[in-house]
Order: sequence, then C-alpha cells, then structure tokens
Amino acid sequence: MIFRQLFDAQSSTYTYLLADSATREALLIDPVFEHARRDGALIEELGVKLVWTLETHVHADHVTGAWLLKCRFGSAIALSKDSGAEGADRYLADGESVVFGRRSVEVRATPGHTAGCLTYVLDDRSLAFTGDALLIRGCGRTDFQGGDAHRLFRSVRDKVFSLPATCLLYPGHDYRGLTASSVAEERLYNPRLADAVGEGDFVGYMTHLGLPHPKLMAVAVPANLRCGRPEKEDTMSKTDADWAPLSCTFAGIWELQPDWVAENSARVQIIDVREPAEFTGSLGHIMGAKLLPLGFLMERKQEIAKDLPVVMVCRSGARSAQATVMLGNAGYAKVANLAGGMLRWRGQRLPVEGGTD
Ligand SMILES: N[C@@H](CCC(=O)N[C@@H](CS)C(=O)NCC(=O)O)C(=O)O
Ligand SMILES: [Fe+2]
Repeated sequence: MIFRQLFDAQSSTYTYLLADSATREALLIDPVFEHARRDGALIEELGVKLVWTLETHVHADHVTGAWLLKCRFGSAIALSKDSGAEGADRYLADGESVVFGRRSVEVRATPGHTAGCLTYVLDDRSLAFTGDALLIRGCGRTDFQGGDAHRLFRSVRDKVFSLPATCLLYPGHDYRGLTASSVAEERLYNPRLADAVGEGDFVGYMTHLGLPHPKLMAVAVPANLRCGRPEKEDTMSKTDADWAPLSCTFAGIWELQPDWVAENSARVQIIDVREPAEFTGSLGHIMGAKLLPLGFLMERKQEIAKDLPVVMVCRSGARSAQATVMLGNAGYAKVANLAGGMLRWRGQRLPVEGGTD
C-alpha cells in the first residue's frame, strides 16, 4: 500500500492518497481544487494511476479538486447517493466498495454532519477515513446541510466505533494540526462521543457549538454540488502558463523537458548558473546560454530581460531549481528549470558547445 496524507492550510482539510503498490492504481479522498496541481505532481512522481476521487461529503469550506483531476487523469468521481450532487460517475451507498487495483475501500454511510456523509474503510480495516463525521477528539458540526446531531451520534457509534480498536482514523479536517487517531483512543477520550457520553449529552453539546458559518460556504457548496466543475470551464488553462509545456513538481518547481528546450532555444533566454570552470568544463554548455553563476544571480539580474522567457540550467537541475525560485520571487513571470540539468541534456545526446565526449 502507498499512503499519503496531504494538507490544505487554508481550510485545514486533509486529502488522502491510497494506491495499490502492485498495480499502481490509486484513489484520492477529498482533493482540494487549489491543490489539484500539487496532487497531480505527486501522482506522477509516485508513478501511480488515479482511478477514483472520492468525496466524504459535499464540503462547505473548500471546493473539491475532483473535476480538475478528472480532466487531467480521467479519474472517476464518486460520492454519496444522498449528497444531492450532480456530475459524479458513481453514487455510493452503504456497504458498497470502491476497488483500486487489488485493494478496496468499504463505504459506510455516516450521516449527521451532512445528510450525505460517508466514511471509507480500507479493506483490511487498518485505516478509516471519517470525513467530518468524526474529527480527532471532536466531530463535524450539525447545524447545516441536513446536519442532525442524533444521526451523527448513531453514525459514529454504529459505523466507526464498531471498527477494530486498533483501526487508525484519519479525519477530513484538523484545526490544530493533529494528523491521526484510533478507534480505541476516540472511544476513550473523545469529549463529545466517547463510550461514556450519552446521546442526550452529545445533542446538547452540538446544539450549543455557536460556530460562525464557514467563510467560503456560499461559493463552496454550489461548486461541490457540481463536483468542482467551474461554471466557466476554462479555469485550468487560465492558471497554467501558455509560453511552454511547463510541469510543476511536487517540490513546487516549474520545469521544462530538455527536448522542448533544445527545439525552442532561440525563443528563450538560457541562463547557466554553474561556476565558470563548469561552464567551460567537460559537460559543455547549451549553445547561446549565458553564464551567470548562482552567487551573482540577484546582483546581476538586470542582465536578464523580464519580457522574454527564461530557462535556468545547472549540472543536475538542483542549483537551477533554486535559481528558478529566486528569479520568480524577483518578479520574473516566465521562468522555468531545465529538468535534470546538463547531465540529462548530455544523456539525451542534445547538442552542446565545448565539452568532451
Ligand atoms: N472557520 C472555518 C470553519 C470551518 C467549519 O465550520 N468546518 C466544519 C467542517 S466543514 C466543522 O464541522 N467544523 C467543526 C469545528 O470547527 O469544530 C471556515 O470558515 O472555513
Ligand atoms: Fe464538512
């Protein structure tokens, strides 16, 4: 099993990636719209194939990345049949399972935070993703979207606390940075839902939470009822650069592949940030490249035109990744790193000036 927990600091939302390490088929639980690129980069770097995005519910505080990821990877969108959402590929009911490779998650209906809340339980019951039905030492609010404290109480007791005591629990949010819990822990220590707490106590607690509505609620709920499809569908192309086929790594670096740079070298400024001895050394340098060692990049940046695209180069692509970030921070909009640097360039037998075989 491949398992990753990802975080959105804006809404304190967790996204989970699960993949079968044998077949590489993967699913994402609760992707966030603004992080579709980050999640996509991780999917590509891990070499997994996204087959599903699953929602634990129709979120009120952020927009799902399901539609964006479907556009990019062809992943199918699934959420509860009681969600009221349109545009999904599958509407899930209690007891069904969602298969990825040789693994699967079991669907458990856990309404109460919203009417269409689901908990996903890994096939071996070692992990469960509770969405906002159960948070660490807390739970989702019950005051909108068909929320109902009585239903939430029953959902948690019957569908989550019936899992093995050792089952790890991964929530939809945590507002304090806590990452995981377990059934045993929550049954003992959850202040609202521990075994010792009665249904009446819980309902009383939830009736007096007094939380303001989520700031993004008016935007998020309608967008999530469309599974994250924007009203105008050009959002992804607008946010992606149009000057080159850029890709963004999970590390957050905009990259270009050597082939494209070789074919388009006349249209870009190639800045080689190695030391002079490396520039004239055995790897050689790209024709037309300008030598500007990393240590001098900021003080000599006026030598780089702002209106022309910039490609940063070094030996392995590491120093030039830093140079890409530095120039971006200095206000250069069209700047990318040459993936793999001169080593990959030479490995692909692309032309150089100087250098030795
Ligand atoms: N301040 C947050 C509030 C988020 C919120 O209300 N979250 C819901 C989950 S969608 C919740 O149940 N929160 C429980 C809590 O804050 O205790 C925002 O504006 O987004
Ligand atoms: Fe929620």
